[in-house]
Amino acid sequence: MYDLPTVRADLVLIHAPAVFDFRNRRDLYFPYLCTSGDVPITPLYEYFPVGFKTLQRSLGESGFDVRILNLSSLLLRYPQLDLERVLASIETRLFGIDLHWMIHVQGAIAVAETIKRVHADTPVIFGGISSTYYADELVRYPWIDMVMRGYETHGPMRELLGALRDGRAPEGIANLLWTDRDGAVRDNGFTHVPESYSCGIDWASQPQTKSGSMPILELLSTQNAGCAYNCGWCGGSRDAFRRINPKKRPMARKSLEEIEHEFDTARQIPNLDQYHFYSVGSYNEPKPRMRKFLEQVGESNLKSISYEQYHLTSDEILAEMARTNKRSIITLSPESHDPVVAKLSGRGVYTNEEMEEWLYRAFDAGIFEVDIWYFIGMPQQDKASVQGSVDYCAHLLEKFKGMRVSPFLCPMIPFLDPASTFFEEPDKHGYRVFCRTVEDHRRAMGRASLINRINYETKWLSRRDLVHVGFDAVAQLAEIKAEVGVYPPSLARNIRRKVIDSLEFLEEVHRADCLEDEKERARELDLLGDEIVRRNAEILFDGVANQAFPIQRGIGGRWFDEMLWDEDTLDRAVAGAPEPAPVTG
Ligand code: B12
Repeated sequence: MYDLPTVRADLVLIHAPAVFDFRNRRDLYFPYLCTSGDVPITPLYEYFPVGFKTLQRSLGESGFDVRILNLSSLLLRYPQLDLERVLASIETRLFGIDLHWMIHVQGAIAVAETIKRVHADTPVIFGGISSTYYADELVRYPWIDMVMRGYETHGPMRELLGALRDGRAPEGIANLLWTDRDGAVRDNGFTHVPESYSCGIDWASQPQTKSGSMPILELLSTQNAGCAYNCGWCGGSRDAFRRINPKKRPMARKSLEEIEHEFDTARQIPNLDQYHFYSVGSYNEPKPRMRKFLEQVGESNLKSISYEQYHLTSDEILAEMARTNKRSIITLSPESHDPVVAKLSGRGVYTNEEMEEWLYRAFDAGIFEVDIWYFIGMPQQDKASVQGSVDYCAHLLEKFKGMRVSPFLCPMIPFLDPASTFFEEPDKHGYRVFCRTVEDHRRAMGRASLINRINYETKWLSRRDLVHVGFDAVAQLAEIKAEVGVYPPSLARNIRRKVIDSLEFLEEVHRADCLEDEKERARELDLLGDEIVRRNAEILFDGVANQAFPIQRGIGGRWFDEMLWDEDTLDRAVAGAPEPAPVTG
């Protein structure tokens, strides 16, 4: 095998696959739809935090060389690569790993452990939302030297890289929790909690790919950290933000100049007119800032843009959205058709009737599409209530036929967000939480059965229901979409077939995974091993699809598919590489 050329940097930021080592793993089954299908990812969860891009820019401007390695994407595209050899080709002062989304807990810790095998003396730092929440526990793992807490880490990271360059101990650097030479945990305090989110993304260069068919060309940005709203299931809600960060005001905004920088750099992308822009969290933007944002949209030749909205968008903003891009898409998340469930989910600020009237206004104003998301796993939501949401979706599709109203259903799996109100006070809201600590979650993510990976259930839906009822609801909705002519019938049939098939097989895996006796469990799982490997290969390596675009698309070229080396170099490296050995446990 050809060795990869050495990459030298001050900081290498690594995005770990949710589960490591997923390749040829015989004891872990990834059923179809196990990511819920809201965004185009595999069960490795390839998005890295956009903060990687801002850290790269801001630290780069201070003279530090920061590189990004999306290990999820790299190992999906090049499963023959040996991680230790990949890591041996990197020389850096510091490895940074995101544990932003809790879903990455098993993979992030396993990658840290592997780094330490290859580079025993290079420090490893964790950061992101979940790292901040669980910093005290994380820093006690022998492979994690430091945790950088906070929603805004540019300044402290600059100081840390400076200290490492000068050979100083990281004394006094805000937000840092670290282990000193004697193995004692040192807490520098969590005091850097600024009002503004200091840095915008540099979009000018995008990962290039030869992977071919239907590349996913998308930019994604959020104009703020934190949230103005307080949905009980959400680990980024107002109260969750306050639990995680020592800050009363649960919001930090990017300045308008930084947002402008994002658009300026995006405009340098030569084929920007083929890119979709996903504006997450635009519901948190007050009107004057939203207007400025829309001005920028108007000056950019984006193919399309979607806005998440909490309330029904005002007529004035609807008109601006439509004027500034002719394919403006609005995403609403009423979470349930049932007003009681919707309210308990933190929504319910408009009725179904109000939404339907508004839909006419939105299309009259020139909005291109409205996506409407319903959640599964909410308080007081039982099977009948989920069915009610499916039926309401059917009603919407019938009533707004030909008008690009797209309802979706999303089972909330595998995790209820740590730090969310329902996670913190489960009994009060009808929830039961199976995992509390990092270690509980890490073990859960290593379970063969998706049902055993789920960290919660509700009084109304068990873990098994969340999967079965949830997947069936998605399949039903696909069938309804076929009936009204939104999907080709073959697509809906295919979704139903995959759901039935993966649920049947999941039951076999689940039975084996629930065996008390460890040896017996291992033996039974091993009997299913070949079939698990075959099925997982389809889910992992055949490209990505999501509910909004349920057709497999190639991996590579998404803004987060940064693989550290170019594809020609990687192709040469894997030529003649041996097949990876089967892995268990
Ligand atoms: C935008 C967003 C997304 C975007 C992705 C944005 C992105 N790539 O960054 C999309 C829509 C794709 C998304 C997807 C998902 N999301 Co989301 N998302 C959010 C949202 C609205 C904002 C988060 C955010 O980016 N804030 C900005 C700041 C805080 O982060 P940042 O700039 O990226 O990073 C800074 C710091 O965090 C830190 N940092 C981060 N990583 C690291 C690493 C190191 C080493 C260091 C030093 C620092 C550091 O430094 C950065 C610079 O200052 C929050 C809700 C909220 N209000 O917070 C949910 C939220 C983060 N998402 C959540 C979840 C569950 C998901 C999904 C798992 C859902 C799903 N089943 O599909 C997926 C995971 C996708 C994946 N990994 O592939 C949960 C996470 C809860 C938890 N603790 O696990 C949240 C809190 C709420 C929610 N339920 O939506 N999400």
